[in-house]
Amino acid sequence: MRTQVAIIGAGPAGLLLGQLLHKSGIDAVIIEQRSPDYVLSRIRAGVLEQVCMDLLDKAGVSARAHAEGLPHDGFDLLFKGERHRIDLQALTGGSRVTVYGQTEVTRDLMDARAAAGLVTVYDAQNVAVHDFDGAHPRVTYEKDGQMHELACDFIAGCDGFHGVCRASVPEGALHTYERVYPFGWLGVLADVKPVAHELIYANTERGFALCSMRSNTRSRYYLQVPTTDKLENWTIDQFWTELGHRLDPEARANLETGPALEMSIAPLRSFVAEPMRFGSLFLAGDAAHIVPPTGAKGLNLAASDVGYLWNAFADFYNDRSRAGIDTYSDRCLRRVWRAERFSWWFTSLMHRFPETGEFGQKMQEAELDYLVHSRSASTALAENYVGLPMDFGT
Ligand code: FAS
Ligand code: PHB
Repeated sequence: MRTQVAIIGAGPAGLLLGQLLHKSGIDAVIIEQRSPDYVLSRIRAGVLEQVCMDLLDKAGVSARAHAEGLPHDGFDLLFKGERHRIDLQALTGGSRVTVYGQTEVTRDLMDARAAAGLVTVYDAQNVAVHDFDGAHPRVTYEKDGQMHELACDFIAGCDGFHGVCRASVPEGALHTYERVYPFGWLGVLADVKPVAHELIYANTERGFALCSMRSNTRSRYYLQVPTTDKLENWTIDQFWTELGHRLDPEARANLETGPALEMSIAPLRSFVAEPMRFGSLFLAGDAAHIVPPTGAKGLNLAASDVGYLWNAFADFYNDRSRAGIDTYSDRCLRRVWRAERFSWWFTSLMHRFPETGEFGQKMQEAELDYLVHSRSASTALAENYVGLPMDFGT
């Protein structure tokens, strides 16, 4: 089998790239190690930047996101028992975010790909990438006991943090940067009314908490927990009790509890691999970088990488220009590092670290107090939260 672009991974990055390439008349085959149901079962991101929404528009898959997504013009910071609203729309001259779960984005992309009759190989085993620094790049994989080979012009490594593509880059050709945080997020998805109409990010002496949602009847909550914590240490009732301890009185009074649809603990890390291109292999999304989810950047960075890569391939096939391909890594990494900085800063401000102590807590509270009372500090937070532009003037 042969294609123009072989895409490894059918998460949001791989599926969005496949859809955008299709719109540009470029052939792509997606190879995914898991089943469609497994991919859809992973509960992850919830907040889309306008940059991401614009790409979903261009991919022709945004109808449901516009119909069912919740436009949010602001969010609350909760500290010292009080909530302070960050007015995103006023501070950024009109920008907002859309609350729409990654699961739904993935579902919309899967449905569009199937409707267009495009090839996605699910349940592929022993996927391997070959000769991406040579003249004949290709992908091999096993499906139903048969080995298959896919020849291609380019390979897009959209296979996430634990994927095969970054792992296939020769030792020494890659430089990685990493910070692993000394805590994780215990997340709960439940069919209960959200505690507020916008998100609440809480800094408390007991640790961080986040009140998010998927709709007006389905909520998504997170609690900071130690990295040593285990899911079996928690019942859903203990989760609701601890969440209540971390909320202000009004939110606590509004807290609707119920059974968990999903409950999981996610580790937090910052990670970047440089560069993001090796010959005809291009890394995009979590395959190249990871952010702590505090700033809601993971999925959005995957989307902007894909936007740059789509433009690069379209320039190559339609205008025979290599400019986009040759600048792909630098253009992605500039936006990636700004999002890594924001996510690290917001995580450092909102979470309790082993060394935080009483003085550190006072420093965090003082920074938050300054932030919510300074228009310039709040503007800096708002600009980063709604998402920086894809192409930087400065
Ligand atoms: P993904 O990991 O989503 O997709 C990669 C795909 O490649 C997967 O389907 C995988 O099965 C497949 N794959 C892997 N190895 C393969 C191989 N060898 N061969 C073929 N296929 C292979 N972001 C936020 O903004 N907010 C959040 O709250 C948030 N929570 C998260 C919680 C968790 C537990 C994790 C892991 C991430 C979270 N993220 C969050 C980040 C997340 O949303 C990612 O940024 C997003 O999934 C990135 O999408 P992809 O790059 O497509 O990677
Ligand atoms: C979510 O709804 O899953 C979510 C929202 C905002 C974040 C992180 C996660 O910063």
